[in-house]
Parts: sequence; C-alpha cells; structure tokens
Amino acid sequence: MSKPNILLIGPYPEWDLVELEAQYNVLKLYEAEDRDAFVRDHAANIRAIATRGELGASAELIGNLPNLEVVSVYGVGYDAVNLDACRARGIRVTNTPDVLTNDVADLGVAMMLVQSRGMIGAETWVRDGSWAAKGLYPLKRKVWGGRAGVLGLGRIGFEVAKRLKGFDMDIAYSGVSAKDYAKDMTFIADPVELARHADFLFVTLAASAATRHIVSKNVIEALGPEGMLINISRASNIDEEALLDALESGALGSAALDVFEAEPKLNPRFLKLDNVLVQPHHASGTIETRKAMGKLVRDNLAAHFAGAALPTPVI
Ligand code: 8YV
Repeated sequence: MSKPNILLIGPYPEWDLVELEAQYNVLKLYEAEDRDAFVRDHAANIRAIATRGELGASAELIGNLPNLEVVSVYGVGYDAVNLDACRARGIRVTNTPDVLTNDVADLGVAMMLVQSRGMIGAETWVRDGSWAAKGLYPLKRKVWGGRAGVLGLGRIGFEVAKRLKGFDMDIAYSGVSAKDYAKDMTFIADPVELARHADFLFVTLAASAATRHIVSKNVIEALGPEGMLINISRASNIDEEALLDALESGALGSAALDVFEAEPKLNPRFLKLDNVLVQPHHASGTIETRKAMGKLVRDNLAAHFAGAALPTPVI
C-alpha cells in the first residue's frame, strides 16, 4: 500500500522528519517556491496536515484540500487552526498538551527573574568592561515575596503558580471560575482587578477569538509603572499597540515576551526599548520536550490512519 500524503506546513526537527518520512509521503509546503501552485498540484492526494502551534492551518488552505482528514498540531495551542472549517467537514484536529507544560512554565518564571534582576544588562556590564570601569551594576527589583497574578489557571498557569510559591509569592488568578485545586490562591475574576493586585502578571491563557486583547489598555495601566507583564501564551491575548505605548510612556514598568503579533517579525518599537525582554517563541523549546511533542504528533497521525482513538484530540 502506498504511504499516505501529508502536508508539512513548517519545518520539524530532523529527528521527526526522518520518522515521518518512514511512514508518510511528506510534502514540504515551506520549501515550495510557489506555495499556492504546490497546494494545487498535490491537493487531491493530501489526507493530513502536520503543522506547528503558531502556523496552524487556515480556512483557505483547508478549503483547498478536498480529501483532508486530520490536522495534527505540534504544540498545545490550536488557535491558528480554523476549527469551524474542520468541524464543517468532520476533519479531526489534534495537539500536544501536557508534554510541554513544565518547560513553558519554567521559561515564564525564568523570564520574570531575568527581567526583574536585569540579567541581560548585567551580562553586558561584565563583558564590555563596565564592571571594571564603572563599578557596581545598577540595583534592580526583587521578585521573592511579591504579588503575582496568573491570567488563566490551566495546566501551564497552574505550573507557573506552583513555581512562584517557591519564591514565597502571594498568588492570585483569574479565569472563567474559581478552581477547587487552587484554594491557596486568591480568585479575582476581573483581569483589570487582577492586574491592579499584581506586581507580576503572567498571561497563560489558551488563545481564542474570545480572549483576543483580554490584556487591554486598562489591564496594562492597572498593572502600572512598577508592574511587569509576562506573556508565554499568544500575542493575540494582548493589545500589542497599547502595550508598546505603555512601555514607551512608562505607564507599564516592563514586559517579558515570548510571543509577538507578527512573529518572527517584531514591531521595531520593541527593539528600541530596554524595559522589555524579548524571546523567540521558544517556551517549549527543549530537546526533551520537542521530542515528546514530535512523538505525539506522529502517535495521533498513526492512530488516525489505523482507525484507532486519537491520543490527544481537540475535535
Ligand atoms: C510551538 C506553541 O508549537 O505549544 C504551542 O502552542 O506555540 C509552541 O510549542 C513551538 O514553538 C513549535 O513551533
């Protein structure tokens, strides 16, 4: 029997590609010079899409693939996959939850520490001779014992909160409802009130149309000139223009961001600011976790083609 054709939207690590190519005929969209023509030429034979969290699969692409059966996302976030288009045609969608939770939480907490203690500038201070020439590095803000707000206490938010307890922080959270498993944290339903309460506001919400710009100008201003915003979710959860305005004016103290509206391109205003830590969307980017994510992508595809239950279905 010939191998099923799958459309790979963006590159995967070589170790995943080797495994995928053993089972499937992998059509690499990202290598095509003319992507529309590539899709047109292969459309009739494509049964699956393998994609990444931030790349997803648009309604247009799904609409151009008449025999598509399944979309397997390498990532927990599936906001970039048009679920309505999939639902309408009974196309299954899978993601890679759980395996990346701890790494994403680790990076979020690390970003808070790095930014609050000015570690990037401190590194430069040593390397460029400022330490020897000018003496002590400027004093920074403490983290331990501070007040943290977690916007979205799902799997990742919960792991962030767990880590913050180790810094003796007072933790509040916001979400659809108070959680039974968070009795030692304060529930504050309104994101503006949560931000007013917090020194450090973590955005850990699964993104959707409903959460777009949930971190609004009002939330950012409530966090205030001493506050820090940390985003390890999706850029769409934040009003990026309002964030830039607030960082430039000092209405917000600082930010630590792993995700951006137009990533991998950044609004150039970010690069002029020294009160923002910018990271290249790599919260899940460890070898161990990415291997586990790749395996889950393949396990979902294999289950689909074997007619078995999908390990981690979205729909
Ligand atoms: C990316 C992510 O998928 O889990 C998610 O939702 O966005 C990430 O893990 C990863 O960066 C690979 O592109």
